[in-house]
Amino acid sequence: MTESLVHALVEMKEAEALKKARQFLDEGVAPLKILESCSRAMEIVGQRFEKGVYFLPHLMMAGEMLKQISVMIKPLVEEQKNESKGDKVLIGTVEGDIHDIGKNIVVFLLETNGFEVRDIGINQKPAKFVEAIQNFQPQVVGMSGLLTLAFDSMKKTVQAIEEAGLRKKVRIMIGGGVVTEKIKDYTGADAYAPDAMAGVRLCKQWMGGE
Ligand code: B12
Repeated sequence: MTESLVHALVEMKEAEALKKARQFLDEGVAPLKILESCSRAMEIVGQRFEKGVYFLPHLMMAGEMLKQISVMIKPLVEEQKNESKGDKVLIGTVEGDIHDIGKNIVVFLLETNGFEVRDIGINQKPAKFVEAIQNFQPQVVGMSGLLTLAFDSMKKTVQAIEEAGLRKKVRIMIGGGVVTEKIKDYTGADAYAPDAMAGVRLCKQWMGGE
């Protein structure tokens, strides 16, 4: 049903994509379903970029469209937000990487599920994660990264957390694009989540909610 949204996004038809997203939301389609369609569209855009059919401006346009759809969805998520029980998650995109659409979806879903989230943004150095852990005292730290080079940044961040004596105080989950179990092992994180909902489930397990 949301295929027309996927199509409009993939074909870079901005006005149509935004209109469709608005229409589906008004008709009562779940925000999560819209976000899934966006992810599917991004997958295809990424493939076209790899094949040399699309170029950087297309990635930028795709990012822009998704940002605008996220803005549309945000108030609906705010409405559905569950009361926080004091379970805290710190999240950010690691150094060298500025992709944040997926991370923002994770933030949305965590907040809807009653977690208190501090999002430190994109391109964050290991020291920034450490500082934020000290200030915010989360039970879980989430790191996002879509570039291959992000894996080294994740590893360095885990090491920095360890060196600061904080490793035993937090569980670390990673995610984004092609992150796998193997990459989880490489970085020293506790777990990886293939999608945002899996990240929420992990947090629930870790904090005793499930
Ligand atoms: C949009 C986009 C951009 C936009 C980003 C806009 C933004 N604000 O994020 C812009 C134009 C900035 C961009 C730039 C670049 N990009 Co880009 N980009 C993409 C694209 C098309 C979509 C990414 C996306 O948003 N996907 C949708 C979201 C929803 O998916 P997701 O992030 O994976 O998130 C989901 C899960 O993974 C999970 N998740 C995500 N994070 C986390 C974290 C935790 C803790 C958990 C639990 C879960 C979780 O939850 C989400 C929802 O379920 C991808 C292609 C692709 N297939 O992904 C390329 C892609 C990631 N980009 C790529 C490249 C090469 C670049 C550039 C280097 C291009 C260039 N030559 O400059 C730059 C790098 C800039 C930088 N330093 O980071 C490559 C990466 C290749 C690689 N292996 O390194 C890709 C794969 C394209 C390709 N096929 O070649 N890009």
